[in-house]
This record gives sequence, structure tokens and C-alpha cells, in this order.
Amino acid sequence: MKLYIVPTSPNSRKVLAVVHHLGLQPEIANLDFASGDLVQPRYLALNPNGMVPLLVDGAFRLWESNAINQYLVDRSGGSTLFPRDPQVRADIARWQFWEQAHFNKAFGTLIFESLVKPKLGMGEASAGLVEFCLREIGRFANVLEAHLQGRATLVGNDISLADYAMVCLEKYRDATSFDWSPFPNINRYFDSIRETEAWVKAAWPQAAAAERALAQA
Ligand SMILES: N[C@@H](CCC(=O)N[C@@H](CS)C(=O)NCC(=O)O)C(=O)O
Repeated sequence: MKLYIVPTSPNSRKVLAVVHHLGLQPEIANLDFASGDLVQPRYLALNPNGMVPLLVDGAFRLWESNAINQYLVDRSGGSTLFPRDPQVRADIARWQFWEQAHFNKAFGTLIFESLVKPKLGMGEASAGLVEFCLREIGRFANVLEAHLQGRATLVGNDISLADYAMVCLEKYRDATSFDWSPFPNINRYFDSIRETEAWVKAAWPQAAAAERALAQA
């Protein structure tokens, strides 16, 4: 198997964490946004979205980080990360869909508008979009905060694919104008998941340096 990633990419780290958790050893193709690796015709032929992560397993090509993680668990013979029980599985998938469609969609857009755009000289943040994202994060953070009351993980008692998905942007908590202080359960949860062995291992040193630079910009 070959996994295409960009080390600074949160969705790549989400997959790398699962690779480490499962003890897999795919070949890693380390791409670079700035060099245009993702828009090369050769890469677009593999992933027409021009995005990472991408998994290639023989003739099978799979993009979408959460789909890749489900596949990695099933292909490796199963794991408590994504158990066989249909209701547990649906619950984990529910949180994976929710983070992409709602919570991390709004958080990621806020990060892009307020940090990435100015840093890369892509113009000013859109005030309307920032306001929309702040409202949306607040709306969905209330849902997450209530769910995490008395819980260490999103589903059951074990860490699952849902947790590795939800945590993927947490390092930017202090870098935007969103106020996380009214959400003690979310802060406790992120502080705990970010310390798990696989999540820590998935942070490449060069990713950490680039993230620091972005956060300080
Ligand atoms: N829904 C996709 C999102 C992938 C995504 O947004 N990847 C970013 C890096 S974290 C990317 O490749 N961005 C390049 C671009 O948007 O052109 C997934 O979960 O894999």
C-alpha cells in the first residue's frame, strides 16, 4: 500500500494516526503543496480532487480520509477502532460524517480564512465567512460539549476512528478568534486525545515547525 500525504495536512495526520495505531507500514509518499505536487497531471490521475490523503492499494485508489481509515481497519483484519457491531459502527461513522460536514468544516474554513490566507498572501479574510464560521462552530460545539459530558471518547469506552477524526484541527484552538473557554468538556477531550501515542507519532517534525510558523504568523 502507498499513502500519499502532506505532513502539515490535518486530514493526512488523521490517517497517519490510524496507520500507527494499527502498526501498519504503508509506503509513504510525502507531497508538498508549495511545489505544486498536488496539481501535477500524474497526481490528478490518481486523485482528481488534487487533495491528500490518498491511499493506493494495488489497483484500488481511495481518497477521503475517513473512508481510508475505515478501509485500513477492515483490511488489517479488524480493530476496536471500528468494531463489527452495526450500531457501534454506525455511531462511529456518524461522528466521522459530522466532523467533516459540520464541526471541522466550519473550524477548518475559519483557520483557512484567518490564518492560511493572510500567511500565503491570498488576500484578506472574508469578514462574512469568518462570522458565519464562528456562529457555526458555536452551534456545533454545543452539541459536542453536551455529548462529551462524562465521556473520555466519542463512542463507547475505547478510542475509535471518530476520535482521530474529531481531533484533527485541535492544535489551532488558540490560533483563531473562536473562544473555546465555555467548552470545558471539549477542551478536556482534545487535551486527552492529542496525547495518545498514535496521534503524537503522526506529527511529523517538519509539520510541527510549519504549524508553529502558521500559528505565529
Ligand atoms: N474530505 C477530504 C478533505 C481533504 C483535504 O481537504 N485535504 C487538504 C489537506 S488537509 C488538501 O489536500 N487541500 C488541497 C486543496 O484544497 O487544494 C478528506 O477528508 O480527505
